[in-house]
Amino acid sequence: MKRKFIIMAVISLMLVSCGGAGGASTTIDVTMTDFQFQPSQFTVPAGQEITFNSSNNGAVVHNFVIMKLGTSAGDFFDEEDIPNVYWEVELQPGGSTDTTFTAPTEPGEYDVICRTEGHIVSGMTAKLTVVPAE
Ligand SMILES: [Cu+2]
Repeated sequence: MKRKFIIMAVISLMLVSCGGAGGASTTIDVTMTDFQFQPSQFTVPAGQEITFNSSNNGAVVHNFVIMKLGTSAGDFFDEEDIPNVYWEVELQPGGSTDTTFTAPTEPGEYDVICRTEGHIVSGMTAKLTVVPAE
């Protein structure tokens, strides 16, 4: 009886660790519209290769731009923000992409924005949370 309990406890611990660090996923699925990212919260494990699947269902060009930790493009993305870009991808209207990138190695909250003019103020922002890899 006691042994059975221990086995169950071990199994549930294994299930918890397989679930990843707080729902972190190595896949990002995002739809871009005029002017939103859906969803707008992503959690990935640090330093891992992330599969990035996205489609642009809007009528204009959109971008998924991850800013470096501790940086923000503010209300408008301009020249001075370019060195602060960690990774980005651009999608034409109706376009889609299936690509990969390496998650930042430093855990934290990263700003995600669309750098097309006027889209940040239109609400095209998201959050990328990087958690320590298991
Ligand atoms: Cu946009």
